Amino acid sequence: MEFKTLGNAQSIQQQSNKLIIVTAEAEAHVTVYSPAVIRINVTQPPDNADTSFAVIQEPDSSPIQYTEIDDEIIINTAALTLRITKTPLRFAFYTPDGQLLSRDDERFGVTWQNSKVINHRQLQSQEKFIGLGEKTGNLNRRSSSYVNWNTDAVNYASASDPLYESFPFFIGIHSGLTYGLFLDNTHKSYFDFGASTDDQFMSLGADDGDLNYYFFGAQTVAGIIEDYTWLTGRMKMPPLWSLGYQQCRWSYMSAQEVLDVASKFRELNIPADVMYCDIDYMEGFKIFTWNKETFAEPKHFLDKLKAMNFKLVTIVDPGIKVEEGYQQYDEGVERGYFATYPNGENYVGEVWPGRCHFPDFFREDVCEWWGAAFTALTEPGVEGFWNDMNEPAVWNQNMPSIVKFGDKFMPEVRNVYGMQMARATYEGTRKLLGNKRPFVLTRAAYSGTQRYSAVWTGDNTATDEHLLLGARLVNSLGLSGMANVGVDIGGFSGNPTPELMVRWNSLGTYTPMYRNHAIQFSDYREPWQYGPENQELIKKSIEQRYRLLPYLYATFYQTHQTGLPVCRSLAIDYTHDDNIYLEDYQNQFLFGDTLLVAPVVSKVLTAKVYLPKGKWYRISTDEKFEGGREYEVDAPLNDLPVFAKASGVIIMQEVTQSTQEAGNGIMEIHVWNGPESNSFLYYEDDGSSYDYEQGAYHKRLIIYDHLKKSIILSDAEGSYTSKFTQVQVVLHGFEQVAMLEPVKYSKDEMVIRYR
Ligand code: MIG
Repeated sequence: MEFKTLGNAQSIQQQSNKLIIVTAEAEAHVTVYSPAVIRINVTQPPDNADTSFAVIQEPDSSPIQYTEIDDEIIINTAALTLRITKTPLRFAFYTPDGQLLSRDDERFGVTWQNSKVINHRQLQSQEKFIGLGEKTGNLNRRSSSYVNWNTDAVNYASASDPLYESFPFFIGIHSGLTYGLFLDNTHKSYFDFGASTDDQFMSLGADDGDLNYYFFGAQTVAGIIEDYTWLTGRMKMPPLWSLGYQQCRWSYMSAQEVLDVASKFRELNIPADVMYCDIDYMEGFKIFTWNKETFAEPKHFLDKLKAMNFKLVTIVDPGIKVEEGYQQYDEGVERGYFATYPNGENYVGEVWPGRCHFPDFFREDVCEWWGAAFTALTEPGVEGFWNDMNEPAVWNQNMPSIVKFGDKFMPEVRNVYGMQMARATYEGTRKLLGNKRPFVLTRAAYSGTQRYSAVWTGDNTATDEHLLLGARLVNSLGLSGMANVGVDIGGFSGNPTPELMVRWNSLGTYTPMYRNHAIQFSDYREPWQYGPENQELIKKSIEQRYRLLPYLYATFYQTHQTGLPVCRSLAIDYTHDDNIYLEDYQNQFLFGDTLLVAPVVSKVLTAKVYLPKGKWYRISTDEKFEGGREYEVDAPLNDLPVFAKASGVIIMQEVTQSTQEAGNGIMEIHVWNGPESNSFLYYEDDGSSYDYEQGAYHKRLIIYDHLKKSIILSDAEGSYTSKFTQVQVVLHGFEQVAMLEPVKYSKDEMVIRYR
């Protein structure tokens, strides 16, 4: 095995906004993207193409400023100091006032073993690591190691790695400081947070390609996420209907069965917005077809769903069945749209349809062709598109490494295949749906996928352990720029006990995407399958979700604007509080600005929770708690421990059966008594079009002013008229009044006083 080290800086050249440092083995290119974002690309041989699937920003174009003193090159920005040592070439990042954030290990720095490149970095005392997207294990990833290699992780366990998605981005925390690091390399990549190194160093790298990373220097976790999502993009506003309750199953076997389930929701007054068709709606699993017997009249079927205020999401897999006469096969073969072997033959792998070819989503013409084929689904009225098996998965899970996508071999692009399928799906269906927002859901992803799609955490299992793991996965994805996440509520594999189903639904209320899904041949999972009492409890959870939708939608707007996720690991707001990383508390999170959720397993009826500094109220009872300590609280199946922050403001509404119903027009502003003023950014739009990009929204601050004893609604901005006609303030934890009389809702400033 050939071993190389980076060696000494031999020459330094400035090329406009880039500093190029040449060693005997490689070149290091340094560029500044913003004061808090510096890129270092160690490349060997120099890669001039410099393309990225993830990054959507360009570096600052002004000439890079640096000073050379003896053996050092120093780059100062308003937010970071980069000190580069020339012999040997090493990089060290500091705050502007000289506190060390992160640096190369002085001995090993960057090394190569054949094509594999690894960066060894000094571990700091008590350093913690969070993020890395869809990874099992603890919130604090210290002493663990991970591989990024998108995998169909059938039946994954609570320590399995890798899973379906790759987000090679983490945040380091030590000495009251924070930094972030994004390794933008799509090859199989490796992160070792001091797992087996006697605490000497941590490392990151990849099988091949450049040691190409972006360093983030913001001094809050929220600031780092904001910068990372500035660099890699943020989500658009999701269609409002996708935030309602979603009912899925592998599979509802006929249009009639889907309609029956949908009407049962309406009959029982259990709110729901979305039904799914898993793979059995197709003719022989051929993508873009409908089964001629069981889904004989798609338009008719969709019209009936529509009349019940339901939307439909249909699954699509990448594998195109090898079968002459099947349109996608014929066109794809004729035009050379599929992945090939090096001799030009189309690669064949087996999945659901049998022998399949795989579209080359790295080509624009292929993406356009793929996108246009969705007319088979959009014409009858489908608006949601579920991308599965795009790791890409083939039976027996070993696509040969000689498979080529254009001029690239599989190992180089595997981790971005799913992302490109999701992009093609999003862009294609967006064109077909006119001004309507498509909903795209993908299983495989890479950094930046948040621009196109939501994700779910694949094939989890109906166990308590997976309920807790799911909470950590959602939160870790949120730390990594992917905020729109769901887990299969109830657990995909196996059958949940009624208690687990009830408990998991109560958590589903507080996840970005709330979808009930189950494996083939498992027990039916709809809310009415567990007896009348449990049905009532599950219904309560779903109703709570619909009550919270105005708050949730405005929280999604925050994500759209800043990248801050919907479900927020406590590491975002309470970064330097060691307690939140403890095993007992690491699953807790904030849902939006105000609500703290403590996931609880189904087998216990009391729970240990940790409330960070400040004051908190249990939302079900308004009982007050002093933060900064742990509590043992009641956690019966009908009352998941959820706490509101003192001074917190959330917006609720009456329960409707679907997001498409108008509701009673009353905006409820809930406020929990607290010692300081606070505000919430309320946001509303039509929930379905892109008109908000042209100003068709309704946005205002809702301020709790404890000195003036007032709730103030600032002047509303935007041209959209709110659906609310009245506003009612609901006070929690105040001595005097609980619920004020509703008053007329106005877009001009409103001041509502309480005693
Ligand atoms: O080989 O479409 O993760 O949600 O129900 C299994 C059938 C394929 C895997 C997905 C799951 C879906 C299932 N799919």
